[in-house]
Amino acid sequence: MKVTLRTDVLTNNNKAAEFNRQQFTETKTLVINLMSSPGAGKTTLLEETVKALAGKYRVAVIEGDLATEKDADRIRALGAQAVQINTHGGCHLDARMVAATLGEFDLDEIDILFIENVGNLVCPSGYDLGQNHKVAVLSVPEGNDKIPKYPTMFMRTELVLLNKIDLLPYLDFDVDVAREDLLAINPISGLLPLSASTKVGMDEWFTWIDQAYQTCIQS
Ligand SMILES: Nc1nc2c(ncn2[C@@H]2O[C@H](COP(=O)(O)OP(=O)(O)O)[C@@H](O)[C@H]2O)c(=O)[nH]1
Ligand SMILES: [Mg+2]
Repeated sequence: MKVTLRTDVLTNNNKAAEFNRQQFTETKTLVINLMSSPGAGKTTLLEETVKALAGKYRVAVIEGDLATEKDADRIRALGAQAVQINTHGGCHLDARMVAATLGEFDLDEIDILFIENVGNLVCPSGYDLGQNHKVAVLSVPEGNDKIPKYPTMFMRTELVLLNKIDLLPYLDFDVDVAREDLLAINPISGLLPLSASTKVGMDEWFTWIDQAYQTCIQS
C-alpha cells in the first residue's frame, strides 16, 4: 500500500514536471535546479551569479525554504525577480509547487530561471521539477565523506560546485578525493571548485551557464 502511494505521488510529480518543462521549452527558458545541504552557499552563489549575469541575461529565481522570505529578499535586493515557496515542513520542492509559481513569471521575458531547492542532501534529488539541469553544491566544511554517503544526490547531477575553497587551508578536505568519489558514482558530472566569497572559480561557472544557455535556445 505504501509503495502504491509513493508511485502515485511520483507519477503526479512527473506530470507536473512535464507541464513545467513544456512551459520552459516553449519560452526557451534555461532552468537550473540548485541543491545542497543547508548552508553550503546556494544563495550566496546565486547572489554573485545574479550580479555577474546582469545586463547579459534576464535572470529570475524561485527560492525554496520551509519558512520565511529571507532568501527571496536577498535576491530581490539585487533587483532580480524572486518568488519564495515555503514548504511548511516539507524537505524538498516538488514540480507542483513550481508549477503553482509560474503564473507569477513572464517566462517570455526571462532567459534563466534558477530554482534554489530546500537545503537537504536527500529529498530534493528524487523530484524532477522540469529543469534542464540539476546542479549540486557541496562545500568544503561539510567534509569529504558526503559524496559517498549521499549517492542519490550526486549520481543525478550534471555539475557539482565545490564551494568555499577559500577554507581549504584551514580544513581537512581533499579536492582530488572528492573528484574520484564523484567519478565512481557519476562519470558524467563535472566538479568545479570555487568560492562564492572570493570569486575564485566563478568565471568557469559562468562559462558553464553560457554553454547551457546556448544549448537551451538551440534545442
Ligand atoms: N568562507 C566562505 N563562506 C561562504 C561561501 N559561500 C557562502 N558562504 C557563507 O556560508 C553561509 C551560508 O550561505 P548561504 O548562501 O546562505 O547558504 P545556503 O543555505 O546554501 O543558501 C553564509 O554565512 C555565507 O556567507 C564561500 O565561498 N566561502
Ligand atoms: Mg539559501
